[in-house]
Amino acid sequence: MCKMSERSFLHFILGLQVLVAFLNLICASESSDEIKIEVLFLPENCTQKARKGDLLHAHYDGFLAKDGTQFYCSRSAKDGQPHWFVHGVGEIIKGLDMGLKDMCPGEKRKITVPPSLAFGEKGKDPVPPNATVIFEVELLHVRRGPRSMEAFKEMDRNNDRTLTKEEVKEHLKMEAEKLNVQKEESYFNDVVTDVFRRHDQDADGTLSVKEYNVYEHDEL
Ligand SMILES: [Ca+2]
Ligand SMILES: [Ca+2]
Repeated sequence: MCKMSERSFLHFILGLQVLVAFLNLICASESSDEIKIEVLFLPENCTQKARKGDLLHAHYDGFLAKDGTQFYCSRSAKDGQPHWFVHGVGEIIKGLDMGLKDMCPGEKRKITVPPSLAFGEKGKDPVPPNATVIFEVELLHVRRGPRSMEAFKEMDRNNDRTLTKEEVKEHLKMEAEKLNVQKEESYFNDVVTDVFRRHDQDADGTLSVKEYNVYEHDEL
């Protein structure tokens, strides 16, 4: 009798240990998938917070968390110009994109990104495998992105409530011109192809309001 209860107690303890190990595993994998955001500077007036689909203009530096080695600096890379990119659509690495949510023009953030949301198990030269990275970002401008309802109406030149590839491309070219960004024709073709691949759900070669208006589901 006593032996039996000892045994079941042992089973109970073992079960508990397994459970604890399991919970630790879950917690560990959850916490390793989280980014950390530190606001280094917040301007007094926030004119327009970054939302999914907005066009952001930013400078950023990338560092390895383990020893602080800098692996990227937009101020010294290529022409030293800040980058333009669409927020929340996978144009930049996922953890960085997540870390820019609701950021204000003029704001500075330090965003710590685990490998799973950065360069992964393999890394990407010069970032080694499984590296946690830190980005220091200065957001300069937030513009209404090419994927808002207003932009849809602007793009839909013949007002038929659908967008053709040509309409989208013309709009992108106009935006680039306004922002003084020089791009090759192939760049616009690539962007348009990408936009249609992501949004043309019924694959009819045009985008409906519903297919294009990403603000209706505004999560990352
Ligand atoms: Ca149209
Ligand atoms: Ca369609």
